[in-house]
Amino acid sequence: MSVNLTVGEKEFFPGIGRISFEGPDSANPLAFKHYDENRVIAGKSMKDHFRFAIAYWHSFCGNGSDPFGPGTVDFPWEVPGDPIQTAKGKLDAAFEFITKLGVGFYCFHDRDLAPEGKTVAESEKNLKELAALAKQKQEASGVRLLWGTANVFSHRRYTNGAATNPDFNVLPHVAAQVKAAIDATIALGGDNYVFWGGREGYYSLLNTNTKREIDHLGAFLQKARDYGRKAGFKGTFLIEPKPMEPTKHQYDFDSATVIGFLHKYGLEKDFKINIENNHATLASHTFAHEVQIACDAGLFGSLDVNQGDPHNGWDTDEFLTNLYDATHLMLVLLQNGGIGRGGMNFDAKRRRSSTDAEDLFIAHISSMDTLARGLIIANEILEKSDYLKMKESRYASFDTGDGAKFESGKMGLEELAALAGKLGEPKQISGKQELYEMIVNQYIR
Ligand code: XLS
Ligand code: NI
Ligand code: NI
Repeated sequence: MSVNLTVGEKEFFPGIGRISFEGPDSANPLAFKHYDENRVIAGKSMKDHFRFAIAYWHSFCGNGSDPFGPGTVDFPWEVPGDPIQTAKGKLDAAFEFITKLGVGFYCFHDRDLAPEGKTVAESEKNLKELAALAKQKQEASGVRLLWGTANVFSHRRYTNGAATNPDFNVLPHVAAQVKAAIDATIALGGDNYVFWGGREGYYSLLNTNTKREIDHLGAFLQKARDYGRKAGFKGTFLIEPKPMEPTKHQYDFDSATVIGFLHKYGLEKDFKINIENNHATLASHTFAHEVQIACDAGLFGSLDVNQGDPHNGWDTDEFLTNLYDATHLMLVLLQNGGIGRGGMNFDAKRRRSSTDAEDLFIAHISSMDTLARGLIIANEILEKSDYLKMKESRYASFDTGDGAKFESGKMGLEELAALAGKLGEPKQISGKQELYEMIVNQYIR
């Protein structure tokens, strides 16, 4: 990737150059300690293991406002009263940031990239204009689009749902936004297109017909897929599960729920799953669990890497710094073929009190280093320890004889039951969980 440090007219992050790898002993907060993009682990460069992507919304739209107070940072690209100029400056800033950090991908919602207009047509025109500029930036920098999506959850018209709204008159607006966002994703060569159903759920069963709503969601996604394929989208559609927030009961609860949904509505060939760590936490799962379940179904798509706070029951979207989560995640990914055409999108924001421009760099660097360490550790566990052998041997009784016969579906319940008397009481076998935990800790060094 060529690095153009002053992509636009103006430099928005002055004093910060291309972030480089300085090794584990470096004390420089603006350097990588573990993420060495060209280092090859398990046959692949770190860059290709992760396919890191910058989340446009948190990094360039979120100014730190929360329900208790306004923003805490002023964006230098903000032109008061001129949303298009602001969007153009934001694009310059985003590409300056992405290239300085040395990340290969980014992700956006339609409304992050371009402002909503007064009419549907004006909104579409804005998005087209900004997407054309983004294309130039991509070509100049080599940065690519991991995924695009439509924000069909912020506007008040979506309060009661987007594709699941009980009022049909809302659906055409969802379609207009999704169609335009798919078009922009195609124009920008995006590898994926995401659906996160923030308003696709409900608060009270008293006023909700869940069957009709979920059927509408299935039908809408079929039509979106059909349009995308017709328009030339060759990438993967992704559903991002989340169990709650903003609605109380979200329909795309977790990986398992989405797997069932995709099969029910015949979407499993075109869709996969985009898994977010903080959403896993809210669903009372671990990140690794969600990824494993999606992999098992052949439906693992991509990742939103962030972390929640186990003491808070909402999506705090923190940068991932938990080395255990990173290690467990990388253990699952390495055993299941890796990130594929997905990537690791930082769906994370700086804390409201982190107000220096460099904090945005530090947050990403810290997370990239955490994941790089997770990768190194997980790879060592797999290559040097007995971990894999131990795990496989737990299932060895299914590899031959009656176990293999059962696994291949050739043993009926009667035959299986008859074996109980013949085999007698099975010998007690330890699950050895503490030993597995010990091995993981042994390699965290
Ligand atoms: C919100 C979601 C959202 C999606 C994209 O919780 O994580 O940011 O990733 O719409
Ligand atoms: Ni997300
Ligand atoms: Ni989220």
